[in-house]
Amino acid sequence: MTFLNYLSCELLSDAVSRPSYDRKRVRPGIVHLGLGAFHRAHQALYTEALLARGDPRWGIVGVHLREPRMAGVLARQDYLYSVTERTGETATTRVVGALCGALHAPTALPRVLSLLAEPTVSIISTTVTEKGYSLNPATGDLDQNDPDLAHDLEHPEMPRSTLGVLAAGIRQRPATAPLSVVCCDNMTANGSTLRKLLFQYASLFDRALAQRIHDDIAFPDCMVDRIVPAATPATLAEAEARLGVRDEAAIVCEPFTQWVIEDRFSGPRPAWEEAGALLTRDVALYQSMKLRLLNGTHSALAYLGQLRNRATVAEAMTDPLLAAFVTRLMCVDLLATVTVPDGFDVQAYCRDLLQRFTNPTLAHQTQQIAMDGTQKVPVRWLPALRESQALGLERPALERALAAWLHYLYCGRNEAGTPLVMSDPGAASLITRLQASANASALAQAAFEHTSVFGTAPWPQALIVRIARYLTQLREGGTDALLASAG
Ligand code: CS2
Repeated sequence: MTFLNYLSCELLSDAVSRPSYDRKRVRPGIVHLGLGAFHRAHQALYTEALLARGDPRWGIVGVHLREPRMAGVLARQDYLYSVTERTGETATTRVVGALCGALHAPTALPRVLSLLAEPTVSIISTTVTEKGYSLNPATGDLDQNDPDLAHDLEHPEMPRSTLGVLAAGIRQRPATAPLSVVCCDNMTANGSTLRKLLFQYASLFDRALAQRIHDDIAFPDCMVDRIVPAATPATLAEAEARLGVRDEAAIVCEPFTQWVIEDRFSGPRPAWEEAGALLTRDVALYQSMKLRLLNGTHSALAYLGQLRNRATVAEAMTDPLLAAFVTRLMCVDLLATVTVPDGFDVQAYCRDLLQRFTNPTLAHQTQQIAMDGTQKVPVRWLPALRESQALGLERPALERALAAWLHYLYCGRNEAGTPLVMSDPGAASLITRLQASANASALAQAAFEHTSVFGTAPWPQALIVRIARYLTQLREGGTDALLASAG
């Protein structure tokens, strides 16, 4: 089998585009922590466009904080990989050259830290998932109980956590080298949040470092958007058929991509606006609109899809009851809580989102989206719910979606009785609480008292009573009854 690499690039069919620039001239200007499929199909492509325009300063060195395999795969492929954008029968494939290195932090820590300290690296970016920031989602503060963080506080020079690696790298940087840290995870005020967490972490062992993080480093907020399902044997085979060579790092994703970045950098930055990103002063409205309408609806499709045995988002969207429910959730309940940026056509945005969810060629697993609900729900649903409660407004679909999540956690099985594969390290204590509840009322009460997800401010009793009613409905008539009752 021939693998994708510098030499085999010559064998690719003409239909596949490949780096048109001289990769040997490219220098690392960005270090990215969390080199998953999303980064490779999103920020790396914006950066690839700049390299193709002749600016060699912005090569990316990717760092895996845990998983060891992909750094090896990419090294064997000379850091080349392919991205296939696909809807229906239409697909385009390109080979991307923006990566100029891939490191596995646990086995190459000194190299990672010295790169983070390199003055020519003026951007450090991150996609480490919501749970990768040692964040307490309910308070927005540092979670000192996070085991990796606790380790790093004992051994700040041998870090394992995202914050630990960032802080140790910055500590080695010359004070005169400007730096911007760009958080690209789906969190509210992601840049500002990372800034606060890193400051809180550094304050626990090095005041001067904390001060520097606070005063000298920029943490722009940004909104990222592209649906990038995890690779499967089928997507790797599809890429191989299109390339004519084997690419173990191949990505198949949707054509849509969006990046709105707060224009608040320190030092040089890539001209990502020339590659289609929107650089603006105010990202907050875009961010909450996307987190609520897209991600909020995604999470409902994930939990209800899992309960109803719908493996992918597209399959969930072919379920009439579920599709009608999530349409209502997005276009009525969640939309009512969103402030739309000036001049933005939000109706068209919602229509497009529903269309994107139905893309049948993306095998976007509901199980993948269902992961880490204890981190995602406090960002995607609870702020909208909290604001609505403060106004005395019921949100029938949003409240039912929340009940469905609790039911999913409580049951751990789909409606056909098959055990569900769940991945949410933060959920264990919540599940224990839910399962210890004698009835639906006790369960709803226990959930809202779980402050690490629901926060410490009390929730209205009337809401808790309604959630208990939906939980009873779910127990007696399943998701059919719950969804049908949403009107
Ligand atoms: C998804 C997101 O897995 C998830 O939680 O909701 O990854 C979603 O696909 C992206 O945010 C789309 O931009």
